[in-house]
Amino acid sequence: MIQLFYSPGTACLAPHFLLEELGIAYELVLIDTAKQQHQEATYLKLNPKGKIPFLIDGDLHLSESAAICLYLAEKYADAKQSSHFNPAVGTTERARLYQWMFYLSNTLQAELLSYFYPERLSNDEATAVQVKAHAEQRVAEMLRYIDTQLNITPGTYLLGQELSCADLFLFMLCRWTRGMTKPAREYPHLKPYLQKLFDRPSIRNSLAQEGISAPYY
Ligand SMILES: N[C@@H](CCC(=O)N[C@@H](CS)C(=O)NCC(=O)O)C(=O)O
Repeated sequence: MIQLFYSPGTACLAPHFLLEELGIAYELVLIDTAKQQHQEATYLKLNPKGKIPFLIDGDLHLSESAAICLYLAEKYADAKQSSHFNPAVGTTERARLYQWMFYLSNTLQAELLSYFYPERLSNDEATAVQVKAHAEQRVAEMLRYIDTQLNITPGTYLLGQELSCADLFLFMLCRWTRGMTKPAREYPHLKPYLQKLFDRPSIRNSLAQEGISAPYY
């Protein structure tokens, strides 16, 4: 059976939402980062990066949240009558899916890491405070961009009418902004979009399984 190694609320959420959406049998394996379990030898042997999430599917050992999502969609979506998660290679939809997954993972997610871990970028406490403030400003610029895109794209989701793993990934990242001065849920087009995603059983079930309580995003 597929195993998803998770720590509540971390980058495991997007693959977790997708496993629920696809209705695949899977087992959740808790690696609690708050207890430093991701640095224990048994876990490092599996995933030398020492990061969450991590997926085992048969012989495949896979890290990187976005890569796990794309892999699950490619391998299972069609068989699970959820082919909207797996647009055909070479189509406009597939290109736009890649565009969003790369933007979200290497731009917004990366900036959020600077926001949450500014001390990794400077030994100096005052500088770390500045790094965090600058990261929050840049995240705000990105949220404004995403909000505008949601407005000009016909349909409810990032790709238009069809839900994709980019939406699940974006919900995860927007949840991480809930403590910011202007969280994602306060942008005019992100607000109904996030509410609609939050109404999906896949998202509610995953949050409940990870023991996450309100505020959810
Ligand atoms: N690019 C990786 C980032 C993974 C990552 O940094 N995960 C965090 C949790 S969100 C983690 O493992 N943090 C523990 C640490 O950095 O010590 C991905 O998207 O999977």
